[in-house]
Amino acid sequence: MSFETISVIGLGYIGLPTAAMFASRKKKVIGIDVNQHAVDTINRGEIHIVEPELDMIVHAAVTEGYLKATTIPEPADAFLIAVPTPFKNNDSEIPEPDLSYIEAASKAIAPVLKKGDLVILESTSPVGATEQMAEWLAAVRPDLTFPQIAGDNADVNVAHCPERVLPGHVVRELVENDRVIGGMTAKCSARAVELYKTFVQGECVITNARTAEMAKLTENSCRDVQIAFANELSIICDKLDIDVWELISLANRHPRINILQPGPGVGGHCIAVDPWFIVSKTPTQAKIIHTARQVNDGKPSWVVDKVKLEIANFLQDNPTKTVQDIVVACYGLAFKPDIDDLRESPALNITKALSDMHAGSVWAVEPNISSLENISSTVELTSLENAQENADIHVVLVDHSQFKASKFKAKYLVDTKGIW
Ligand code: SAJ
Repeated sequence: MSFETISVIGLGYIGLPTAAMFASRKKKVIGIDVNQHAVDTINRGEIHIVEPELDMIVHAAVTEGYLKATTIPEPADAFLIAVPTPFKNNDSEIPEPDLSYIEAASKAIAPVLKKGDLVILESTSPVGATEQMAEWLAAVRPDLTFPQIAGDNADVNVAHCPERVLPGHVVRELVENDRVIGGMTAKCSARAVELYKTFVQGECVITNARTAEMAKLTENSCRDVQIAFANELSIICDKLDIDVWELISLANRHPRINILQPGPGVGGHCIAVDPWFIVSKTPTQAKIIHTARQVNDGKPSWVVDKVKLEIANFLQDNPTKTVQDIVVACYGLAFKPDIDDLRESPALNITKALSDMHAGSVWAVEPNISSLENISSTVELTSLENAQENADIHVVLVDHSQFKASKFKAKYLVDTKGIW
């Protein structure tokens, strides 16, 4: 049976581009979201997130009638769940994943499921979440059979197919990246491959649901561990008076070495989050993964301490000045270069921490945003030229291309990206 109507639940950074790709292949797509503002925006043919090229694709899909958004689930042949999996709001030392959005989405679609449907969990999830989702579906629909009991004869097929696209390149990577397909049975996998082949040009590689869940967590944990190695090196080199950037470029000339770049910490909603899904499941075994998280999470406060040291040096060299006279300029607020996304950004957290601690002014240079309204009432947004010319202490937090293009030398400089 082919997929005529596809429903995508959760129209955020992954769900909306995925819905738009299916619609661009002339499938009837129903997007479901609890956020009425997002639903209204999409139904006007506009988008509520920032992602290159996506606006045009959504606009075409909506005006041609292939994509519509709504808050209430409707029957479809395939359902893709792409809702967030945040942490539980408790004080435990190891953050625990919160599956309540997946639970709510499963319970919302269960009443409209029918024999022959396919349900795919795309949200990054701890191992076992897909099986749990199938249990939630089965509990609402005792009249249908599910793979955990009926295997390949199930009425409804269930799979985990994690997204792996890089923000800023989502439209291209959705099509070109290989896809891990983790069906709860062989038939579930085969149906999921059939669905993704609607637009995926990369290879759809079949495994089981648990391995697919772990594959996604492994990719991001691997990157986190590698960045932690670079961050640890930067702290060691600072102590030993060695230029870490030169060191890494020398080591990377070895044919089998490829060290990543240090920075102010790890931001975004994936790499700083997903390793905890492994650590919380297997705290005794996941030693390196846990330590990497601590190293990367500790980097922002190390940067703040370095700035404090520069402020002290400045005062020592300029005895007529007081701390209130000192202007600290932070270059970059986004969580990585050349994007406007400030969520979970170490650069933003460092800038806010400096503004809380420093009695003088704190300026921010962020070419990708136009206002700090609702972000900070104490930090002042300024131009690159003004900051370079008039600030006293310079703190590079993001290697935006505008910053890299501008050669600058400063006596009081904390350069977490090694560009100046
Ligand atoms: N970072 C460094 N040094 C580096 C590379 C990155 O400090 O050498 C920092 C960045 O500045 C940023 C953070 O790491 O703060 C994460 O950035 P990123 O570009 O490594 O990754 P994300 O979070 O934008 O996207 C990742 C990708 N995963 C991998 O590359 C393994 C993407 O493919 C995933 O789909 C995405 O997570 C996700 O949604 O899980």
